[in-house]
Amino acid sequence: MKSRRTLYLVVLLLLAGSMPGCGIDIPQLIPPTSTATATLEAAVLRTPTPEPTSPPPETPTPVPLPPRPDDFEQYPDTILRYLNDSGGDEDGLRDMLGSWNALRHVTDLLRVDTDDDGSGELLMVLVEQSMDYGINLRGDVLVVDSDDEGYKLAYHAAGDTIMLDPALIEVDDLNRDGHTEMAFSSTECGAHTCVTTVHIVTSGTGMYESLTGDGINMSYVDPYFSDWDGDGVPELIMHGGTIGSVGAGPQRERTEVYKWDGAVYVLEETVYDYSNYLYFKVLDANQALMDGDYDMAATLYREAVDNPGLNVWLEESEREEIVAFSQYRLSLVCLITGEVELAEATRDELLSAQPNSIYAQVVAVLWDAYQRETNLRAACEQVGRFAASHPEAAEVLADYGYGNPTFTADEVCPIQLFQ
Ligand SMILES: [Ca+2]
Ligand SMILES: [Ca+2]
Ligand SMILES: [Ca+2]
Repeated sequence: MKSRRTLYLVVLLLLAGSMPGCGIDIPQLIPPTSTATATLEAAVLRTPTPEPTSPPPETPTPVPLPPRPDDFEQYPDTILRYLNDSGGDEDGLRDMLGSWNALRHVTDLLRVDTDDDGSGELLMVLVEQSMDYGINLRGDVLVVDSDDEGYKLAYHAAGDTIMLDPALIEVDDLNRDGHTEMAFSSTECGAHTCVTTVHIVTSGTGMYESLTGDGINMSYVDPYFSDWDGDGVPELIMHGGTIGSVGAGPQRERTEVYKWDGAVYVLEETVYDYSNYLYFKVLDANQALMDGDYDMAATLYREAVDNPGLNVWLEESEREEIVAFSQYRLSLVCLITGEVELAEATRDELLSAQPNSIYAQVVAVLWDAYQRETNLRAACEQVGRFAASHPEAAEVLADYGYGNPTFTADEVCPIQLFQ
């Protein structure tokens, strides 16, 4: 068992090497050693039937290995022809794909039962030529099945599209419904950013079917499965999400948790990594306010005001703007929670610290209307009208790059808070 566990670790490392990394990936070409491979496969795949199952229907007969087709679209047909001609010579197949440089990892060719019929299929994660290291390698994920008539293509991930930089994540009954899933990814890099799209495919209904629609994507992510909520069923965990461009604005990574809902994988939770940017402190405060978590909102606005150690993005003037906005919001939150004295103190703090700030005007409008009507909703509407005619109010949070949310006049005082 010990050596088996060691092999499992080795395979995990190999799989880690296959995670998309936008050009920094160093694919590890492993020389084919079929005996060791079979053991590795059995170790990595925690499928209901992990052992290589029924042998190919015929005794392999040596046939010449076909040369690499010039056209990547010809790979599947060439593979099928070779398997049928050779009577399913898997060692020969590995040699052939190796000679094409179509396999980047030992686990990119597996025999595993992907359709739960009790016998193993050939699962292949192919790239056009792995010697062309770099980004945007054209690739595909294939499942080749066999019956009395020979070998045939059972699943073809790329279909009529182009699939770039494929990588296998896991083959297992991931959603614990009794059927095996294949999880794999494709990574495409643009000028600034690499985006990885994860697909989870099951054959539980008798045909290969996606449980992730067009895929679940995020930039700069290493996707994996883990039981996030402890219910015994793994979730898909996506951690990453930054954009490699200054124009995108300040960045922070996040974790998105995708949970099986009985039909598809859906976004269950988003958790942002800690960031020392003042801007994100206020975004989190805004979110807490919208969620009705007034204590949290007040705490975060207060920290934005009081903590000079929080970073600005481009220039120090951001701090004055965001602090003034936060003081206005803190005054608003205190009015909502009925802490009128605290609300008033925060208003006065803003009026004396930054009397010329646009948010000094905003807080004055809020308080004038509130004192006139003692109706927060009406006061909030008044603030909305002021913000609509003074675009500089919304601009305070609107210009933090294309990777960050917009901010509009309607959000200066969100009327939804009073519905
Ligand atoms: Ca099968
Ligand atoms: Ca399943
Ligand atoms: Ca779970």
